[in-house]
Amino acid sequence: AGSLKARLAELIPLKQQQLKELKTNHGSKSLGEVTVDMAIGGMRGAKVLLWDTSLLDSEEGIRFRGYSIPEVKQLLPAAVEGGEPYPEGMLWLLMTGEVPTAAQVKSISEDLNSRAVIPEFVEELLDRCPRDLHPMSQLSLALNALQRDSIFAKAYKDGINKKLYWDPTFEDSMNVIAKLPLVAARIYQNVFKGGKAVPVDMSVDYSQNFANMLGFGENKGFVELLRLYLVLHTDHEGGNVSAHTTHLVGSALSDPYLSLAAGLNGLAGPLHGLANQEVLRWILNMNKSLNTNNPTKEQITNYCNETLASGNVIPGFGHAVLRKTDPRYTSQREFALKHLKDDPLFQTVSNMYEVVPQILTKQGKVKNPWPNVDAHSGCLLCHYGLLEQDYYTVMFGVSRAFGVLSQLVWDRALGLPIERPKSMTMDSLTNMFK
Ligand code: AMX
Repeated sequence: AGSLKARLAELIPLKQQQLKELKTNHGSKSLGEVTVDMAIGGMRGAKVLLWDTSLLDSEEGIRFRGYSIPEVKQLLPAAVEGGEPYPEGMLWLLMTGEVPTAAQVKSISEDLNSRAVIPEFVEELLDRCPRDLHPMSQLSLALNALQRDSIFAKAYKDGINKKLYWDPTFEDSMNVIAKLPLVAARIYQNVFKGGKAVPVDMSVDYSQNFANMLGFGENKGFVELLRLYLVLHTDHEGGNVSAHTTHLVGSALSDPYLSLAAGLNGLAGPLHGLANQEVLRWILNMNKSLNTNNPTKEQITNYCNETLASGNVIPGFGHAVLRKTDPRYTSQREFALKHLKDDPLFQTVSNMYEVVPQILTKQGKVKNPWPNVDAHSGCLLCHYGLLEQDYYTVMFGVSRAFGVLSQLVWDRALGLPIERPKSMTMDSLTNMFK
C-alpha cells in the first residue's frame, strides 16, 4: 500500500473510463487534414499519436503531466534545499500525473536500489566490447541482452490475460530504469576509465548512486547536475524519434527492454540525442582551430558561417516542434549562472545564444533558430570533469527511459493497439490528384 504500483492500480480504471468516453463521444471527430507535404515531410504537425506523460507547446515548451519545468522544480522534492528535484519524483509524476511526497520519492529510490543488479553475462558482454564501439551501441546491446529476464515476455508466453499486461510491463520498466545506471556506468568505466565497478549503495538516491558508479560521487555539484539532467531529459511528448520508436515497437507487444533499446537506437542519431555530443565536439573543434578557449562573438559567427557553407547543421539549434528557446536549455542556463558563471565553455555557449539565432534566421530556411536542450548540457558536464562527449547521449538515454517507459505502462494499461499507419507510393499520390 502507498506504493507507486498500488497508486497506478487505482488510477488505471479511471483512465480506461476516460479513454472509453473519448472514443464514444469524440471518436469520429477530425484532428485536421493530412496533406501530401505531411506524408513526405516526416509527418510534421500530424496529430496521430496518443501520449499522456507530457505535452509540447511550440512557444512555451514542454509540460510534464501539465507542469512546466519551473513548476516541476518548485513542486518535486529535492535532495538539497533550493536544489534540483529527485528524478525519482519525476518518475512518480510521469507515471501517475501526481506530485509525490518526500516519502513516496524515498520509496522509489529504495525500490529502484533493490532492483539494481545485472547478470554476470551482461557484465562480461560489456567488458568484451571493443573500446571503439560507441557507448550508445553498447547500451542498446546490453538492454537487448537484459531482455532475457523480461517478466512481460515470460508472462506473454505463459498466456497472461491481456487485461493484466500493464503489471509485468510496470515490473520490467522499473527493472530497466533500475539497471540502466549499472550498465551505463560500466560502459563509462570500461571505455574511458580503468573499468572499476562500484557497488550500489542501498542508502542513497538514484543520482548519487549513478554518480558514485561513474566515479563522481564525491563531487556534490556533479550529483546535483545529474539530478537536473535526469529530470530534464525524461520526456518530450510522443512524436520525437526515441519516444515514438519505443511506443511503436511496444505496440507489437515487444517487452520494455526491446522497446526501449529500439528507442535508444533512434536517440543515437545525430539529429536527435547525439546532438549533445556533436555540440561539444563542434565547440572544441572551433576552439582548436582558433587556438583559444574563449572565442569572440565575431569568431563564432565566422565559424558558424563556415559550418553552414560546408553543408552541415549547427548542432544544438533548431527544433521540429519548438519555435522558441527550449525551456530545458533555459533551465540548464540558470544552473550555469548559479554554479559556474565564469566557466569559459559556458561563456562560449552563452555567446552562441547571442549570435547563432541571427545567423540561422538570416539563412532563411530554418523554422526555429533558437537553441534546444542539447546546446547546453555538454558544457555543464565538462565543467564537473565529465569530458567524454561520446558518452553524453548514454546519460540522455538513462533519463529518456523514465518518460517513454512510463508511457509504455499506460499503453498496455489502456490496451492501445498495434500501430499501423497507411503508406502511399509516389505514383499513387501522383495519380490521386491527376
Ligand atoms: N543548422 C543548420 N541548418 C538547420 C538547422 C541548424 N541547426 N536546423 C534546421 N536547419 C535546416 C534544415 O536542415 C532544413 O534544411 P533543408 O531544407 O536544406 O533540408 C531547414 O533548415 C528546415 O528545417 P526545419 O524545418 O527548421 O527543421 P526540421 O524540423 O526539419 O529539423 C532538427 C529539426 C532538430 C533536426 C534540425 O533543427 C537540426 O538538424 N538541428 C541540429 C541538430 C540538433 O540540434 N538536434 C537536436 C534536436 C533536439 C533533440 O532531439 N535532442
